[in-house]
Amino acid sequence: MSERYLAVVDLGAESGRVHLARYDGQRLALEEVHRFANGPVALQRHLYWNVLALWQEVISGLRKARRLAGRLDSIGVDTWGVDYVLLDDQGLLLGLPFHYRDRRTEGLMEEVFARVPREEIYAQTGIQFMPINTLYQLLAHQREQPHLLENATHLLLMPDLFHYWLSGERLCEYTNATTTQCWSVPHGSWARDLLARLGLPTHFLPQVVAPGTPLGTVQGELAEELGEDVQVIASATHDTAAAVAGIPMPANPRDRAYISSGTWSLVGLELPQPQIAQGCASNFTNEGGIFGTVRFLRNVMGLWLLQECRRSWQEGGRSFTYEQLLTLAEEAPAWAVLFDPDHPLFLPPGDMPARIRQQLGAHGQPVPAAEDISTLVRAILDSLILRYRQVLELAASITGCALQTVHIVGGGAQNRWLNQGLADATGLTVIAGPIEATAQGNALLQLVGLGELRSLEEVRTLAARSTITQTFLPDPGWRAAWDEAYARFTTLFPLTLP
Ligand code: ADP
Ligand code: LRH
Repeated sequence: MSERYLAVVDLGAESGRVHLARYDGQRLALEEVHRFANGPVALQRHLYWNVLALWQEVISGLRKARRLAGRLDSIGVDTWGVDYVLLDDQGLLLGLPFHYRDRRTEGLMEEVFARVPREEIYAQTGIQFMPINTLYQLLAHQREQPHLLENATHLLLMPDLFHYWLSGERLCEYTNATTTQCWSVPHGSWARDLLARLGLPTHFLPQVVAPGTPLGTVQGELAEELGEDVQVIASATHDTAAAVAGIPMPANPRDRAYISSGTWSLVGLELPQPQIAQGCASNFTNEGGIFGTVRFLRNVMGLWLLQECRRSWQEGGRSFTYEQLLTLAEEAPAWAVLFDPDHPLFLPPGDMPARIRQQLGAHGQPVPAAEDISTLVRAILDSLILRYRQVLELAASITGCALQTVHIVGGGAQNRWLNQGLADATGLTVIAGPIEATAQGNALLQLVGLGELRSLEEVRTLAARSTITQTFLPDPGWRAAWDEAYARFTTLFPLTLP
């Protein structure tokens, strides 16, 4: 076969990346050609995504990929879930996309539960309750800008918007549609009845296509630059779906869990079917995956805590790389201070060190001095590890899976402290990498769209063949100390419903 050249656009909440992926029939090789910062932009009372800057960066990256490869077979975009734009009948943007951390959804979940019981919403959607979900964002939109919602002709999720700008096609890809809490699992379609009961319009919901669907070729002036016959493929457009697709593990393994570790930590299992009965009480999500799989997981606040602390310290004139922060953590006393990493206080951007210190005080934990960065970083890492253990134990008990191994993928797989700590705290083998599992998964699903791969098994075989990982074995010498910290943590911070 002739070599395939794929451009992979992976937009994360902290950074965006464009990769050139080469497939020679045996291996997939990724090369990063463009990287740029991303994050919330505060304007007046709200938080937005800078979607025009992102578009410019995407185009720059695609140009670089094309230059490097000489030609492209296809392009696929994935982004974070839940966020969307509204378009008018000309396909023009009606406003800026809100960032899911915007406060406009505060208190809305509770208002919704008064109208439709949470059990009914969960039975329909199988999605964990989080204020960031599209469902609550649409209700906030309706409350604040009712004319926009009524007059919008199309709603597109973020990756679909980029696909539309590239190909002219307005469609929604399934893995991301399921993250909205507006998708009905029993009906396999948008949950129109649920939305109607909540008084939300449904006329603008797009047609949904399977992951790996070719949408058409690049249109307009871009076709001249990137190539007339370059296919735009809706791969697995939800970044977590792509990350899980790209993990070098067998299909639906009963002994393995994963953590997609970036801005968020998505902690869970791949299952062949959703777990609706027990998922609701434990607030696990059942997001739709590739080839009929389910991502049974919980969102943990993740490395957002470290990102925001780093940003605050930088604004205060103290800049650190992530490696430097990990080295600093080594100086701090072990398990000295613990907090609930999923406290809703940590969701919006802001002075994260002050908020964590406030929470430590509120739970009778020693409060480190403001300049004691080591102790704060250590508290974040220890608390994340202990929360991961709680979620993994609960996932295993709900599903009856006997876990042996945890795969950690994403930027956070570079955090040696989290990798070794998780192995020591759980007794499980941790396999770290690939760092760019999301881009790998995106590329694998583009290969599905190009007809090169046909099944979950083929996807995972190629993922395993194309990946270098690092293994962290549990050190039994630390287990007793972790167990003691875990007992303290679970007493202070049991897993609760929002
Ligand atoms: P997203 O896709 O959400 O933007 P990434 O998957 O890129 O996130 O992961 C970003 C996170 O990876 C950072 O917040 C940081 O904690 C971690 N990270 C990045 N580089 C390093 C590094 N060199 N060492 C340890 N951790 C790192
Ligand atoms: C991770 C992620 C996660 C969603 C959140 C909005 O990037 O897509 O799966 O819950 O962002």
